[in-house]
Amino acid sequence: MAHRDDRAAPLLAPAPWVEERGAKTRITAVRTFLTAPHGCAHLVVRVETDEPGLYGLGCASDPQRTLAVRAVLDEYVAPMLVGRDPDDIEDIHRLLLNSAYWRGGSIGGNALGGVDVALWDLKAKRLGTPLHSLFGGRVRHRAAAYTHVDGADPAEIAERVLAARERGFGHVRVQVAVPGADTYGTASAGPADPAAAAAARERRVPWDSAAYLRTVPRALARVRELVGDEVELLHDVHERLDPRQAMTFLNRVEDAGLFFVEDLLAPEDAAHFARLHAASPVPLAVGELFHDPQQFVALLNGPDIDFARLRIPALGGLTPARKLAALCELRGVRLAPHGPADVSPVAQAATLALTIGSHAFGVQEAATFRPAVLDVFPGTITPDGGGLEPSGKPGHGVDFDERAARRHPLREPLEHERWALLRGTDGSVQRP
Ligand code: GCO
Ligand code: MG
Repeated sequence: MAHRDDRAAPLLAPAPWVEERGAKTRITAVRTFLTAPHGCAHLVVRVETDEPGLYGLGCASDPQRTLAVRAVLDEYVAPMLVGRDPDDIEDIHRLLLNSAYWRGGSIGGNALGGVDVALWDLKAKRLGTPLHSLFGGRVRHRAAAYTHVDGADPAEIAERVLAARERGFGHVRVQVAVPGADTYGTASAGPADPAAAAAARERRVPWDSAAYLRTVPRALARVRELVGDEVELLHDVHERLDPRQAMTFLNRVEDAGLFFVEDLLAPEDAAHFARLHAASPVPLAVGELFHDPQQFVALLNGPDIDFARLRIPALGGLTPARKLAALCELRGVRLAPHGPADVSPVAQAATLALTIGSHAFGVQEAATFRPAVLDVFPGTITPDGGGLEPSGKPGHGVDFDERAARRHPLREPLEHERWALLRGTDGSVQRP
């Protein structure tokens, strides 16, 4: 959807130096496109310029508030950017952040992130260079990627881990279904696929932390016995334990030799990471829910975590992400960027432009998208042999086919509801 052209001329003048010296290139439009070739909302931002054929693409995908993010972009951000020099990424980032005054939150963060990635893509395309080259080039052949498996029975899970290993993955996230309890990332939690999830909308299965603590550490240890030490295992607690339960979980899961435990606590309990991190050798990963870079800074000072799970669109884009990557390197924390299928291939490639060239790298979450996604996003990078490799094309290398996108309209813009369905055994609403 184009931004509204019926507005008065923006109050905000272009930057002073552009007023004085002019600009080689000007932004002529910022357009948003909502599409769902994978079933979940992908919100694409295209920043267009007065140079024929020169545009940048970003990703502002926020499955739970996608229509709000689109409104921020169309109503507030787009009119402010028309006429600006797309080269001034830092200036634009700061003025957009300040124009919201109350800072961004996840909605503002995703809107800002969509524009920011598009501007970096545009800059690199204009220079005819891959985005990672702009950031200092590569430091590794490929970025190790992890894939997801889940199941109820350790033997069944182990089989799936070994199958992922066969496909070349050295890192596999393992989620364990707990009979009678809703556990994130497993069939009992309502399938990840939004269409199937809609059918599971009335899921009545409660979250049961006691059952989770009894079952999951033991199952993870058994999976480790069955698969051996040649493959890294990860697990996502998905913010469902309180600090006391988290300590119990870490004690019980120590023998599974996990690469990391993700979202052991909710962001609201982040103050407890210091104590838990000091008390246990189990590596901790957190951050997909952080939309303010300062939330990471607080944990990097200790450091109280081992891996930073940056979700680049929500954080406000590559501009803040690059600063955090540098801080992670200086603080001995490694990047493990977030990237399931509900971030688009544009965001996955933009994230890779950062991880392929950062010495502070651990592993990148990678989606294997449905074939329809590859039609909508030509240049989509698919994990190969357990890793991601940049295409070498100018920019982040992923394009966007508007016509193909229209064939996959978003059927369920209100996907957020299922994230509010989870209740505990006492009936209280639980973190999803
Ligand atoms: C992960 C995440 C996701 C989130 C999803 C929310 O580690 O991949 O936890 O699965 O639940 O991105 O929309
Ligand atoms: Mg997660």
